[in-house]
Amino acid sequence: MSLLKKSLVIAAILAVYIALVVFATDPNSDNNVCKKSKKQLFNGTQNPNGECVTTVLGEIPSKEKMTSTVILFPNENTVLKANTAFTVKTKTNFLTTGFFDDPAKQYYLFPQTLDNNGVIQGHSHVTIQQIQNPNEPLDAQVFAFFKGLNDPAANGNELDVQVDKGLPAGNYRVCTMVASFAHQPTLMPIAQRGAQDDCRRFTVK
Ligand SMILES: *[C@@H]1O[C@H](CO)[C@@H](O)[C@H](O)[C@H]1NC(C)=O
Ligand SMILES: [Cu+2]
Repeated sequence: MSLLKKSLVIAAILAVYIALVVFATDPNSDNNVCKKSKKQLFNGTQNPNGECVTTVLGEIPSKEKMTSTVILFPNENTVLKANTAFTVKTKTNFLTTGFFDDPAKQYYLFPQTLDNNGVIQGHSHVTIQQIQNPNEPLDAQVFAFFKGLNDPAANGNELDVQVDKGLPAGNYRVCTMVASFAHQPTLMPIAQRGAQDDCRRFTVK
């Protein structure tokens, strides 16, 4: 092989290699997913058939400011009286509460944002489901109670909501779902971490 041919072969191999590396590490290589998707393009409504969303992720807090929640009431020791009002109490660190856009017209419409202290601006939700079989995942379409916690937190980080009518007798799981202000789950800077939400199981008799 002539020197020229050798150089051309080496150059070709290098070009393919560089192209592969660049393509494989391009963080935007999938950013036309909604052009290719068979799902309808989102428009800010909650589409029960699913959809394709183009909103970018937005601002992510530093690892010192990752959202973390505890449910103060009810908890594993709680036995509630059936069909009697009670109040779910939660406490969340590193969530600037009271940021809540119209879930009917602005669902997933805006990226996550931080306040001037670098803390996620958002709100929380409480969802309660009855447990039939403790070893099977619960049906996400079935819930006994759901409420968005839209108001700014008392004492900076405590949110509560009354379950006016209480619950029928049974075993239940209560969970928080903290969210950015357009209702998407909160996004964190590192993968290996504690959960941003809390769940507890309790009994109603
Ligand atoms: C938004 O999308 C939903 C679900 O596809 C549709 O029912 C609705 O009419 C759309 N709204 C507007 C304003 O385009
Ligand atoms: Cu919400």
